Amino acid sequence: MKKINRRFFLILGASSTIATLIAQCGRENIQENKHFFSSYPQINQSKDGILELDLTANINQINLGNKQAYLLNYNGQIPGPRLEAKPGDTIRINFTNNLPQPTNIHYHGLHIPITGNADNIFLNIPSGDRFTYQFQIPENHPAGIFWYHPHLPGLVAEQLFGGLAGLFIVRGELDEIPEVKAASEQFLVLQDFALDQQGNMLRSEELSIMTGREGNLITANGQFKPNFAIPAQGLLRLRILNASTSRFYRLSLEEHPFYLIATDGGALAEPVEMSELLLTPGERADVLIQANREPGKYRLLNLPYERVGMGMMGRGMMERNIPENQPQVLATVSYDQQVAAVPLPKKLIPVPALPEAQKVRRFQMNHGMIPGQGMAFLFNGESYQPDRIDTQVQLNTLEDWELINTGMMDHPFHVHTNAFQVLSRDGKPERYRAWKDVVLVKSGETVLIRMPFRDFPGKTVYHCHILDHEDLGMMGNLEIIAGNREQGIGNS
Ligand SMILES: [Cu+2]
Repeated sequence: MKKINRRFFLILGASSTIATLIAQCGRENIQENKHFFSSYPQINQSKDGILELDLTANINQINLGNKQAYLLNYNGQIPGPRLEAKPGDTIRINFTNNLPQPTNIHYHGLHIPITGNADNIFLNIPSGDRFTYQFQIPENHPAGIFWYHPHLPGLVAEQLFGGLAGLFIVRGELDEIPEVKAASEQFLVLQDFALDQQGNMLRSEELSIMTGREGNLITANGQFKPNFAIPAQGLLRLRILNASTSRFYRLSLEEHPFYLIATDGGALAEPVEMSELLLTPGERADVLIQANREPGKYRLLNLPYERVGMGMMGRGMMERNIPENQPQVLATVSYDQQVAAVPLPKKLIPVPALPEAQKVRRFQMNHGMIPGQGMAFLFNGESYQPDRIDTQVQLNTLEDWELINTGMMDHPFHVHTNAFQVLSRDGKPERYRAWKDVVLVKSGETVLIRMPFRDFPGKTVYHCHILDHEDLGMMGNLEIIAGNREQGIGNS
């Protein structure tokens, strides 16, 4: 196992990790950038149909909860500024890359063009360069929780793990439902960090890359265990994003069920009651919580979850410090003065059943040895090649994708731009219909999804959202073509 790990680090070494670059350019240079930003969130809302802002990726000393840390950030904030827009709005982001390595931005979950200066993850913005992203949110875009983060293959995990992530909220129909509107709205961005005593990021060599790096410092909105105070008898609307590189969160609020009202791609048809909520990297959940217990303070817990099979070795030195079999407190919810009781909504937004698919494809997810490369993470036995088209689909068709995990680790599967519905897991129909763009495929499990390709021809990707797995090959190029040309290779 040691040998395999060393090969891994050789692959990673070629890309000069951020921690190494910081060490090379010296603390002095970074000290000049010292701003001691507060973690108070900056919110940028669209006005008169336009959302324009300057966004800079940087390395600074930053306040993270009660600690000082050298982290990657957008505009000095962890998480990055929260962007808010409406369907039909034009978005213009004047981006500056002040990182010591190239980067770019992916708009996770937004249904926008995948070409030009929109959600084009094949762009490479070199260190020191500027780039203007511009796109329109379609008029029929659902309201929901979306987010932005870097997506340059090979560097995604470490740039996200360094802190680069922010919310992109689309406001719309769901927000206008009276009970939803009456709820106290709070956001919860979950991230984890691996820092040494001085607040420096640990080098990726010191982390468990193969299973997916996790840090033992978990933050909620860049804070440690924040409290959300809500009126007694009121409703809390908690809008949660798992912005961690690899960590799963199995959430439970003491004495309170969650009422799920929206998933990755927008609203459900009606609230779904659940005692706990598993959120894998990249997933979002919009939940209502009724403040109808004894007034007091309740803990939002992260319950233990084993995402790596017993057969896999070494979950990494970071994780040895964590009592993983113990629940961890992420935040608290407390009640203050009483208001008139707010009921739960009965109906939300209809989620239509999709018509039959024109094509079925199979994607087998596993890891294995690649000659000359060592161990890699694979779709259908292949690791990612930037120039190879793995899957070619026709515009205006629907496809069923069968996701088969034959490996020993869980893999959250993500497709860019196009949301899908989960039809079944191991042949069992899904409990409720929902729009998703990340779905967990557990070790040994087969998940069937149905996806419409309605607009936006061009090239994009699907991948595992444990971003170390993505960087180590578990990604494929997806081409959406407007004509009838078909030359698909691989999974048919
Ligand atoms: Cu994975």
